[in-house]
Amino acid sequence: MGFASIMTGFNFIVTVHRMRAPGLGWRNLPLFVWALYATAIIQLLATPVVGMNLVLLIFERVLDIGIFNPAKGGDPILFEQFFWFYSHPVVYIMILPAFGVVSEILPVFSRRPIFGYKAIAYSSLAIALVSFLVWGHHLFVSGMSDWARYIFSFLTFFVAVPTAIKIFNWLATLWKGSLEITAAPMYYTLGFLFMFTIAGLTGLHLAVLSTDVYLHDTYFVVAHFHYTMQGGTVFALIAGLHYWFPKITGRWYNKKVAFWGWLILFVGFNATFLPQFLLGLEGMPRRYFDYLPHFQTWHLVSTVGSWFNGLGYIIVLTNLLVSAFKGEKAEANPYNALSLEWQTSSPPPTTNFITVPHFPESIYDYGTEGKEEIKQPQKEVG
Ligand SMILES: [Cu+2]
Repeated sequence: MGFASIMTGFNFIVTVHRMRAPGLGWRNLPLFVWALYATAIIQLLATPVVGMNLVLLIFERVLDIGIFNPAKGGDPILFEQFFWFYSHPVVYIMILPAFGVVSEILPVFSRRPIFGYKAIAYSSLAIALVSFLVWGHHLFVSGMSDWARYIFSFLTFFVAVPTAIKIFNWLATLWKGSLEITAAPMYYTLGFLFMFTIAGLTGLHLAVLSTDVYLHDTYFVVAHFHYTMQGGTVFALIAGLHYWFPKITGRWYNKKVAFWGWLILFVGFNATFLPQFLLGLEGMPRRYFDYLPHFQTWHLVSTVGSWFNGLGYIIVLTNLLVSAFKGEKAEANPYNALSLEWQTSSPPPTTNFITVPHFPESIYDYGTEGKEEIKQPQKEVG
């Protein structure tokens, strides 16, 4: 699996460098591709470490060499160090493509050019770079020198900079746009923005050394992680599935069912994980099936919430699955979008395009010709 992941990353990097369509340079590369490019760099550089870790584990078990097992003279913390050197960056392997999806959807449904193209593109690379410098924040209570803890805590804050750059650029894209919030990709994306912001802000409490020592291994961490991975990655993934569904299948999903699925998923997710922040703050440890009676109420809310969370997924996935075969026929470019995939038929032919297409100068120039469309009404002066 490690080799598969490394080879995929390698393949994507070479593809981006060597197989671009005519007219497509680094300056007009789609932001989704920028995000995948940054992801591929992490896959290529971080995955060998976990592969090496597992090879060492095999050596220890098979050849009986003491590496991690203290009974054989090994060090278990070494396993944790190697594991997190890979597993912190891997969180960005999961979230960076989601950032790319959001950057593609927002301009289309705001009818506005993406704000800060370069800032969004380069911040993906910055996140990939910083991701290698912060793994120590998982080991604050594993027996580390104070100086190492200060440095890892300090470096962790740097993750917030490129991430906040993205959030502010997305908000600026929405600003004064003519938002189509009734479209499924858009309300999923807005849900993503809401929940991922909660994920980012609660991440700060875990980066601060003093609060992390208290919150470590509590439900606060569980809630923070799920806001990142489910509220962030999964919501953007479902947004992308709805956005490209007509392109992939040539059919429409049922729009009413899509909305109800979103609502149940959104309410269910927040009901499941918002209480876990409170449980964690009160000291509920993770990975325990039993707990003190005063945790009961929030556990109950969280459990009932998880049923709705699951129900939401069943509705969303059933809708997409059934619609792939029975949905209404979709046009080639139903959103009037400028990016290249919408210029071919839905679904595309096997080779995507009949002839090699020329890539447009910019795929984010929405509303620049029909500016009057989005102009705010003039206020009477005096
Ligand atoms: Cu981490």
